Amino acid sequence: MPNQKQFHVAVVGVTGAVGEQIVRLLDERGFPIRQLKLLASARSAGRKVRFRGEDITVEEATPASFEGVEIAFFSAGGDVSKALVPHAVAAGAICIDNTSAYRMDPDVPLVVPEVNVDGINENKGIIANPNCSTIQMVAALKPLYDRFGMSRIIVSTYQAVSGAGSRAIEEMKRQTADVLAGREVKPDLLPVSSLPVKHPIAFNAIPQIDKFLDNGFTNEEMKMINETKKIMGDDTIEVTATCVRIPVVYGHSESVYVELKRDFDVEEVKRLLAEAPGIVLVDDPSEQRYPLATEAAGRTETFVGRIRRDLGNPRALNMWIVSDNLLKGAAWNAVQIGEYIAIEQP
Ligand code: NAP
Ligand code: 3JN
Repeated sequence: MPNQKQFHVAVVGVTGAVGEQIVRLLDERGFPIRQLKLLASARSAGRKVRFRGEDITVEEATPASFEGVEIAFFSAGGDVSKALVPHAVAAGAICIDNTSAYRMDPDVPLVVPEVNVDGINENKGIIANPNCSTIQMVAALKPLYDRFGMSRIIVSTYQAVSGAGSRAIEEMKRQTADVLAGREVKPDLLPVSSLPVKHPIAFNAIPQIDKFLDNGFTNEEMKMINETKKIMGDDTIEVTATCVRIPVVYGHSESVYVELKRDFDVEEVKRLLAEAPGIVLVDDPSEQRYPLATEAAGRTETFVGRIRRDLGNPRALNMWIVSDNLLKGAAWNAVQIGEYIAIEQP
């Protein structure tokens, strides 16, 4: 693109499951980069990451890391974002934060570009990327919300282990090998690394993602509930969620029941979804075609299928929504926001 401004970009958490995908996408998408700073903890300082034919040395992220940085992607956990994002903003960077640190801050837009891209223009230095399970659900529901209104969402998730970071992928593979070899399984990470009780993930389904709150819901479930209302800009939608970890590496799947405010035609629902940006309709029961985590892995789109009118409520639909949690659920949504800032915004 002629005269395209080139940016000084930083990626914090570059050695992690999400950070690695952010760098890959920046490269693949030809993101306009003049200088790239790669940051992680002191543990990874000195490691090299290859980017556009060059070896870039990973540095320890500190408050002083952001001088001259114009766009900073953060995916190193909420505590790191709370500690370092203010320094990056003070240095003049726009921060695209993948963590929950600022998502519910009323001064911070929480953005899924297909749903509320205008939020980006309201940023005061921070734009929050929603939780992965929320992103794929609102991306698929927004066209229906706009056309028919929406009163209630009931979602159950089937979440991949990569959502819990690189170590969780290794834990699942190790446990699977142990079970198949007849060895004892010793869980040491899931469901929550900082809690004393662990459960096996191999050949299992764990109905706990993150810690429990006093109301009986987990943090992950409350993120889905609160973030959905904020992104849709509608506090009146009733949302309830049950989040479950399953032994899949990439791709979160969701069973979603949604009550609409107006009468609908199922064929129109399918047409709206097929035409929606970032959505791929995969819905042909006669051919056994429906979204699968194995087919969504490595793709940036959100896949929707199994669409059917509810038998008890004619204004309700059931559907199955699948997306790669590290891509649309994290890295791709963040890079989309970055592209809007760097390329599309005047
Ligand atoms: P991960 O694979 O465990 O990677 C964590 C990354 O954070 C690594 O690069 C690690 O660097 C870095 N890090 C840890 N402590 C640090 C510190 N004190 N200073 C600087 N860097 C530090 O985790 P992940 O799956 O990539 O997830 C990272 C974060 O992204 C999560 O905690 C979450 O907040 C967010 N996330 C968001 C979504 C979403 O739904 N949008 C999905 C997944 C994750 P070292 O290699 O040096 O330890
Ligand atoms: O478990 C998953 O599938 C998604 C996990 C997301 C996650 C993991 C650790 C910390 C988050 C998140 O994005 O909400 C956070 C966090 O930033 O709170």
